Amino acid sequence: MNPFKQLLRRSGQQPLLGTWLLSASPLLAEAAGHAGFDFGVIDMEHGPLDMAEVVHLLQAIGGTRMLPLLRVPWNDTVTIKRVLDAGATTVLVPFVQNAAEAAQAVAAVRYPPQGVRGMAGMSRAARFGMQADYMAQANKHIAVVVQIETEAALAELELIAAVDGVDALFIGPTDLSASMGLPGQLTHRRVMDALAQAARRCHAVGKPIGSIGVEPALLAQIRAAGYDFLAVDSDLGLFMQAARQSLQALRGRDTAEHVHDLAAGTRAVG
Ligand code: 3PY
Ligand code: MG
Repeated sequence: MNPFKQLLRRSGQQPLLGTWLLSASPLLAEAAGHAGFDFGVIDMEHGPLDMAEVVHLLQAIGGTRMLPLLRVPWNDTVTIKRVLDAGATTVLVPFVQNAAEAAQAVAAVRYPPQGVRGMAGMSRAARFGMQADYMAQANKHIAVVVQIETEAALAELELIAAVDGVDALFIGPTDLSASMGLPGQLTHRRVMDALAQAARRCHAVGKPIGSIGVEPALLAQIRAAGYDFLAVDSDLGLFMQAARQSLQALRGRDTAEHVHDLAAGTRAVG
């Protein structure tokens, strides 16, 4: 069975906790794994990653207990084929708008006759040809998580969740807020209500659901709504937070203010 699906089943009432990997740094990805995150999202949609970097991140994470979710830049059959060959076993597909698009994502991860994934024996996924049963097992082994991140997609939630091969849904609160005419207002009541309602509806049809809590109030709401897996923070976000806090403690003021003074030529020592 797919390790992410297995972990979701085992986790019981506690949500799985993951983080976002945006920095293209295998070292930070490995460190995140050792820090204890259950999953790490390798983000090709918004992170500056090409396929070689994806391989290096998968290799780094492979030495830890953290499970990789590979977010592809788009619901694109060719990219999905390439990340699967690189060894991804769970793909996160952004902006899935309806059941037909969800079915397209599922077809991309399955070899014919169930799908359209192109075949190659000499792949990292098949241990360079050493895993003889890879092709026989892959269709059952790969998991698909589709992102719901517009109001139009929310309206189709049950139909998307019902597509054979969709293993879980993931709400993208930032894009959802934009589609609701509230760009970036993640803690707006309407956005938070939509998140809570999505969890209820998804659970009513028996599918796990995940999201990301980029702000404490949003995170609290997502936890209270019973989400099954949550991403918190990111490698870059954690670094920036720690770096700014550390400088603020030494300077007694935030970087934004400091940079403003530097620009104005009034640098204060401290
Ligand atoms: C979103 O919030 O739009 C995402 O895709 C996850 O960060
Ligand atoms: Mg998004």
